[in-house]
Amino acid sequence: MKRATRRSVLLLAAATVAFAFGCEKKAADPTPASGEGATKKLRLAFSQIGAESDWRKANTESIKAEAAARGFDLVFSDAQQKQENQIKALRSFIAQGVDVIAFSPVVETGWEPVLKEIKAAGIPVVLTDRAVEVSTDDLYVTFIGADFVEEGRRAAAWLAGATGGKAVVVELQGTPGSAPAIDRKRGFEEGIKAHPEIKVIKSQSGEFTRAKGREVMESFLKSPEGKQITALYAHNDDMALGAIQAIEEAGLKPGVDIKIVSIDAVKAAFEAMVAGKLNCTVECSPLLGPQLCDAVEAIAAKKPVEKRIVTNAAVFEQANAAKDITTRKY
Ligand code: GYE
Repeated sequence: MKRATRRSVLLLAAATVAFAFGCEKKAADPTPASGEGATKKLRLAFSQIGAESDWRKANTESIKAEAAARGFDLVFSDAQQKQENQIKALRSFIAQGVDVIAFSPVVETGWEPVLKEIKAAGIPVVLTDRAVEVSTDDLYVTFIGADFVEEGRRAAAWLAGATGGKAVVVELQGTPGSAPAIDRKRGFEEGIKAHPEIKVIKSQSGEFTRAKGREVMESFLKSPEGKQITALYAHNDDMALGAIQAIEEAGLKPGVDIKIVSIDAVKAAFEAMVAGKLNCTVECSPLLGPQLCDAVEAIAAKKPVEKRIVTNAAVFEQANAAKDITTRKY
């Protein structure tokens, strides 16, 4: 099994669509379609996971706005967190004969058959945000997204520094089977290995939502080990924000009695830091629209595209939150 994230270093060599797909027919046609000088609009189809978090909403906005700015004809579909809906959407994109298909895969596995169908139809695929596990990486042109393992490592490094290497941690994981949940857990585990006095005593999915983050944190706090908890690591800000409510409801001070580090760096996380309730957020930018549209244009023009495009990110702490919040774009 090969995975987009793990093969990135080896696969930086440029690949052209013509090479990857052996197909000429689906690229944007620059010839006039109708009327004088009219050119055919590039048809990009995008299957989004849903609207589970502030990150996801900003991601959708970024893609829609950039596609509109470039004059693409965007076919957008929301899968409401279900892989079966995404697969249906991908099949309908084939039937519509779009120029390029992009999607953010909700989970890592189970994509091979539909990706083969898309390839047989000669339509190039761009993965955005999350990776897939497939037998061969020529089922897609490129994968654009963050390094989730590194995000987990950064969260661990921050926690180790802030606690002097001693903490009783509970973890809120993202959607089960999703690339960010798997990788952020792994990266954090790697990061705390050198700190034997940082212990994760509970780890459960909060499905990347505020409601579930709150519910699971409440059950952590009510468990027999609840009183020992000194830190929370949440795979996204939304779950941390839900957990903050649960911590307050339990009569504790989030950010003080329980140190909190999460991932994404959405605006609401900065507000929570300014209020002293969240300690740190590791950035993961959802603003993938421009990079996605660059890749789509390159594919249409049969120019080379890198197999793995990693997005840049920073780490933000409570101390600078009031200043940083003024420049946040999502
Ligand atoms: O962190 C979370 C979202 O895949 C990186 O999905 C994305 C994650 C993001 O719902 O908030």
